[in-house]
Amino acid sequence: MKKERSWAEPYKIKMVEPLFMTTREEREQFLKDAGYNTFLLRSKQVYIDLLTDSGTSAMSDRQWAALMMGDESYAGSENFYHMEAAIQKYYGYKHVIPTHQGRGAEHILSQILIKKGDVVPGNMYFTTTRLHQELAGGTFADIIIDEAHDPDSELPFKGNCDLNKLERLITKHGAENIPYVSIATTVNMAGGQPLSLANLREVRALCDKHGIMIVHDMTRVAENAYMIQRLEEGYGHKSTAEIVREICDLTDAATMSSKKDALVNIGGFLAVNDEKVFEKARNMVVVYEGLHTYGGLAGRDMEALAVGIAESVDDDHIRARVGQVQYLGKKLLEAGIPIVKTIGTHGVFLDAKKFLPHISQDQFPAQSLAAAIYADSGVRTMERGIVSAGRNKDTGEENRPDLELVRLTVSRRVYTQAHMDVVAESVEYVYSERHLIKGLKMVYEPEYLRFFQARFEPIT
Ligand code: PLI
Repeated sequence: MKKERSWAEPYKIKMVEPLFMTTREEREQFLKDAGYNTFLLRSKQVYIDLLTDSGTSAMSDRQWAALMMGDESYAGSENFYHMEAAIQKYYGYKHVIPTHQGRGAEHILSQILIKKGDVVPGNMYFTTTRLHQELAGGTFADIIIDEAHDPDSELPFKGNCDLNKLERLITKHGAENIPYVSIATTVNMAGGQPLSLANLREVRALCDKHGIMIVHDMTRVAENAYMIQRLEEGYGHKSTAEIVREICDLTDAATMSSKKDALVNIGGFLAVNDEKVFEKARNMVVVYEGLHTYGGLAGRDMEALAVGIAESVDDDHIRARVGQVQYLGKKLLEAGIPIVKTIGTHGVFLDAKKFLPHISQDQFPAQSLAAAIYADSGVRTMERGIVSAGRNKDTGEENRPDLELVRLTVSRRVYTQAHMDVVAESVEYVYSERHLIKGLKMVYEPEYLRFFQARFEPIT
């Protein structure tokens, strides 16, 4: 039988952007100036940027051409209708509200659906999503399977929901106090883990029984669909586009950060099927984002998104995108580096607890490790552990997640296999010198989403 060929980029490069090399001495100074927070580095101080996959994709020549078709009318821009048609065609939702990015959609939807005292179950928290739920008076409740909190579990669908956890919440709080179940594809904080269609169907059935809506955080839905195609029984012959549509059809509304899957540098939307929710959202968007036919976006941004959505569900694109992430993950696994298994779809996540067993969680091991990798090579990664988890909204105590991770996030269509090799070399070197890494103390803590702006100092 013919062996499956290696993944390769289904495109060639026609424009390049220089990268900047710095010395270790310079980087140590930059880190100090940035309070040991990689979010506070300037991009020119970074060599290979694995901070995030958000808004960092390389657009295609088709998307750049689409930018030139920007119809910058205040109201009724043609580009809005193209974007709306793409969302309806590929995702199937009826009504579309454009927003400047994902959290704009989360804000509007949370304010409309959540009342004080409500509980919002979800397959693991995401930082901005949970904050908007809390600001609207709700409390997030984790219903992801236990294995998602275990970096060593090798289940294929670690983004799945535990139906018993959901059922218990419904019994305890009553369906009337659960405005919706929040389902993310894929689950970012678990390490980019997909959920299966079989599981989503079970969630749908339980929600239908109790009259509860499902809101889909579809930020990385094409990546999730690709994993279903690869790993879920009965889906090997279906296209990514078909699977994406099947996922969306099982849900009632969606918030989207188009800055990830959909291959644009800025943008998002809220999509809903319910007329009443749509009317409220259309009313709110003009207060917080912009008119309902642009929602904080330029016409050209919406046109690029219409093209990006179609490209994002292309099977060759998604195979290469996830293939590159898996390439990096396998390389690190082979070198014996502790990473989250199963390898996710948008990045490789280092297990900082195992990497730095001599640093307690109070001394921010993942934050320290991200700083150490930057100092070694100029590769910028980010913390996804106790700093990102923030504080309990009622008690003010620090949340202590089981997962204390450093995310090596791979931007779409940006870096080459050789860049991934250099990243792996740096992580391997830092691992060999791990005993030299010291913990940090937090010296400045902002009130909201502290990981973005917190500052640290080394513990001497
Ligand atoms: O960054 P926004 O506001 O466009 O989107 C917020 C958002 C919502 N859901 C999920 C699953 C995300 O990953 C997400 C943003 N993620 C960022 C910025 C990241 O670095 O992962």
